[in-house]
Amino acid sequence: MKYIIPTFGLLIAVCLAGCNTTRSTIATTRDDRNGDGKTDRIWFSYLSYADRDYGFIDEDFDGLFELKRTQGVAVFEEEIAPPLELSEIENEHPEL
Ligand SMILES: [Ca+2]
Repeated sequence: MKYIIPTFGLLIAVCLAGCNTTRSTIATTRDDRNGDGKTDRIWFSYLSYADRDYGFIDEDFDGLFELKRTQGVAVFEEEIAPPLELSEIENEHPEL
């Protein structure tokens, strides 16, 4: 019985360490799908959480990102209005 509380505390500490979602756990992928040298898809992957991956897509290659896609157990897409410039996305993600 005297080991239950320390064991429970250790379990919580391990869970909190595993649940760490600091910026260092985010992998960023930039794609140039049409080969014009400009990023038209940027993807953020949380290394331990597949259900939190999301990205922004410039569907018509005009330099504005008008679609946000979230991918996990299902794929969700939402239109961004007004569309975002890449610099606006980068400002929201200072780790880039
Ligand atoms: Ca491009």
